[in-house]
Parts: sequence; C-alpha cells; structure tokens
Amino acid sequence: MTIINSAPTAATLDSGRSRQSIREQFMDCLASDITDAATKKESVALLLVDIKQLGQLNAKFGFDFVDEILLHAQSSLAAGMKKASLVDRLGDNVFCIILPSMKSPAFLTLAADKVRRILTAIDINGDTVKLNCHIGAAVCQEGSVDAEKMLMMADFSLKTAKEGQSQELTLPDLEKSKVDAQWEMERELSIALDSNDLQFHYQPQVSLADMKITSAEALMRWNSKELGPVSPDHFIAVAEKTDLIGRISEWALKAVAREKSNMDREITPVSMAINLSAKDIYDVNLLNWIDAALGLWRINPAEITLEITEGVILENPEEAFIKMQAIRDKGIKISIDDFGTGYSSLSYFKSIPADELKIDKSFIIDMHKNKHDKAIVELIISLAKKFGLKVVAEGVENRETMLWLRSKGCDYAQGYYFSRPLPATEFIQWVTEFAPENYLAPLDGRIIERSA
Ligand code: G
Ligand code: G
Ligand code: MN
Repeated sequence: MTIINSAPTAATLDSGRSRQSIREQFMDCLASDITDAATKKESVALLLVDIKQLGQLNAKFGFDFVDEILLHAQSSLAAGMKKASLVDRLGDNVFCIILPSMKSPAFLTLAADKVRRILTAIDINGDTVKLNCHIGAAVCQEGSVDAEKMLMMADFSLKTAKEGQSQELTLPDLEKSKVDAQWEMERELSIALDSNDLQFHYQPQVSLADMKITSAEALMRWNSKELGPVSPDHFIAVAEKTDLIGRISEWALKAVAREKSNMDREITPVSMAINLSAKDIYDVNLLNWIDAALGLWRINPAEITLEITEGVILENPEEAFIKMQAIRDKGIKISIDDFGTGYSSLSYFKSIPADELKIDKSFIIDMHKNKHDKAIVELIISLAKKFGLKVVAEGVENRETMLWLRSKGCDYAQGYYFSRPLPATEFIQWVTEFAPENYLAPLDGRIIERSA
C-alpha cells in the first residue's frame, strides 16, 4: 500500500503488535510526557478520536479497504499533528494523540478542529474519503494527574461526546467528574467487601452425555446501596486498577467454598467454577488464598475449577503456566475462559496446563443461524479432544444449539436455555427440580428459546 503525505513527524508505532503492548507503549509515552511537562511547568493533552459508523463503512467497502482507510487516516493524522509525541491506534476505531507541551488549554479546541479537518479529506490513491469522528480529551496541568487517570478522563469525555449532539469538546472537571465516580465506586466496593454486600449467583453446567448437572459457575453480583446493581464487568475492572482485586478474589474463594459446603448438604455435590481476574494469576498470594479457603470449608479440590482467560495467559505464558500447574498439582481444575477470543497460538497451546476449554459465548449464541460460528465451534471441540481437554459451551440459549453440541461430543453446556445464574437458594431448588427430559424432547422444527 502507498502511504500518502510526507514522513510522519510524530511517532507512529509499528503495526502487528498486540493490544496489550500498544496500550503499554501508549501509557509509557503518556507517563513520560507528563513527567517532562511537570518539570517544565507545561500541560499535556490527550485526544481520543473515535471514528463514527465504522460498521457501516465495513459493510459498504469491506474490512480490507476500511483497514486501508484507517491506516491512511493514521498517517495523515501523524503528519498533520506536528506537535504530537504519539499518534497511534488504541482500539479498532480509536486513535490516540498525545500533545506533550501545550501552552494553553485553548489550543486543545484548535487541535480537535484540525483532527476533524484532516479526517474529512483522507486521500487514498487519488480518491478522497471523508471520516467523521467523536473526540474526547483530557488535559494534565503540570503533572496534576497521572497517566491512568488522564486516560480515564479522556475516555469519559469521549463517552460524553458520543452521547451528545454537539461537536464541542467536554473536558471533565477535575473536581467533580465521573472519574471521581470511579474512585467513589472503589470506596463503596471496599465497604461492600467488608460488610458482605457482595454475593454469588450460580449458573448450572449440564453434562451433555448423561444430562446430569455436574457443575456450576459462580458469578459475582453487587447490589450497591449507593449505586444500585453494578455489573462485575464494571466493578472488577475498577478493582483491577487497585489493590482491591486481591481482597475481592481472596474473599470470593472463601465465599464460594462456604456456600458450596452448605449446598453439599442439600444436593448431590456439584463442582464450582470460579473466575479469576487478570491480576490474580500473577499474585504471589494466590496459592495461599486457595489453600485457606478450601481448608477452612473442607472442600475437595477435585470439585473446584478456576477459570482463567486466554488473554491473561498471553501476558506472560511462562509465569502463568507455572502457576496453573501448581494449582493443578493441588487437584484443582483449570478452565480457559472466553476461549477463541484471545489470539492464542497453537505453539503455546500444545503444552497448556489446563483441563478444559470454555468456548466463548459469542460463538455459541447465534450458532443456530451462523454456519461460520458452527464451524469454529466444531473445530474447537475437535482441538480440545485431540489435546485431552474437556469442552464447555457457554451462552447456550436454545434447544437446537444444545442438541447440536451434544451430537458433536461437546462435554458440558451452560446458558439461559437451562438457567440464568441464580442465588444459592434458588439454584438448590432448580437442581432439585431438574428433569432432563424437559430439555431433551426432540425438535419439531422450531427453535425453543428459554430466556425468561
Ligand atoms: O455475569 P456476568 O455475569 O455478567 O459476568 C460478567 C463478567 O464478569 C464475566 O466476564 C465474568 O467472568 C466476570 N465475573 C463474574 N464473577 C466474577 C468473579 O467472581 N471474579 C472475577 N474476577 N470475574 C467475575
Ligand atoms: O466471561 P464469562 O464466561 O465468565 O462470563 C459469563 C457471562 O455469560 C455472565 O455474564 C453470564 O451472565 C453470561 N451468560 C451465561 N449464559 C448466557 C446465555 O445463555 N446467554 C447470554 N447472552 N449470556 C449468558
Ligand atoms: Mn467465566
């Protein structure tokens, strides 16, 4: 492909890197610009540029051409934003631009206008493509905030821009922005942890060969008095930014062990799958937390599975593998969660110390109407078999999908077709009343959705 414009003045990092390393290099650059600016008593600005309607563009031009458009957009931005220390692509459709030494915040509006102007005339081999964008921004005055907070602020500003109609930049107010709402969440979460306000819901996993309930995934729930129900996607991410995640994970292991020991007295014991967060696997205390929780409630390690996402392993496979093996040496199983979404390579896969692959729900949910998803699922099942791993499909929402998975030899199914995640008492009742024939009746051509 041809790169238009002259050589970029700002650094554009080389392509082909993982998301993780892009983010790391970006954060390093931002942090060092903040330090430099603080000594020079200057400001650093960060712009996040989100390209609008990328989906429509993809549908109209195809992915490859849109990719080319975005590459051209990036080099045009790099060439046009001469004062930038970094112009890079942070996500599929988000560019980040760091302006390292701003004399006055007034320049920020000018910079945003310039970005918009550049994007309205992307020249691709003589054709002009016009891109529209939303822009979010944050300013750090003489080191007033760190890189992490600055990114949060710019992200918040971008969200505000996307919600509103106007093109005006909204800069989060340092005093009372939603950035502080994150800090408030952290505080609330810490209080919730101390006062046992976090709970678990349990979602059954059914063994497809014999239609028995063999296990359940424990999913954390937080109904905050101040903030209302908060999704774990959200509060785990906040906790991961701080030391709080360690306390949450330690508590989670104990809480599930305690509830399991109670349940075991009422139903045939089921295995419990517990999610570990990204940071846990690299925490030196993890093995101690596990020992303490299982020891305290006298839990058989063979009835515990720990779920780790592929992405987590990729951060440092060597260290992750050692930890995973140490966990398995205790008799606990390891499941690779969200499998299929993490760019794992087959070379590391051959020696992965795991017992189970959990196919990401994004492949399962629409499987009954998407032959490509079906092909991927079939491939993962056969891959798992060849490596002696069990397979769980999550996001099973209808009978057709369940029967298909069963016919392909998928070991376990989890999803709304069987049940949503339920509080412990309802889960016990559901297990007690479970009648496999209700779920197995042959298809009469209809797809039966159970998502009540
Ligand atoms: O339950 P859903 O229930 O919306 O869960 C959303 C996300 O939160 C999932 O990716 C799930 O893995 C994660 N999650 C749920 N419970 C826990 C938990 O106890 N610990 C961690 N680290 N993640 C959890
Ligand atoms: O990332 P992880 O696999 O831990 O996330 C489990 C998530 O999947 C939880 O948010 C849970 O509520 C959700 N989930 C479980 N079953 C289904 C399902 O059948 N359909 C959909 N859409 N989500 C599901
Ligand atoms: Mn999970």
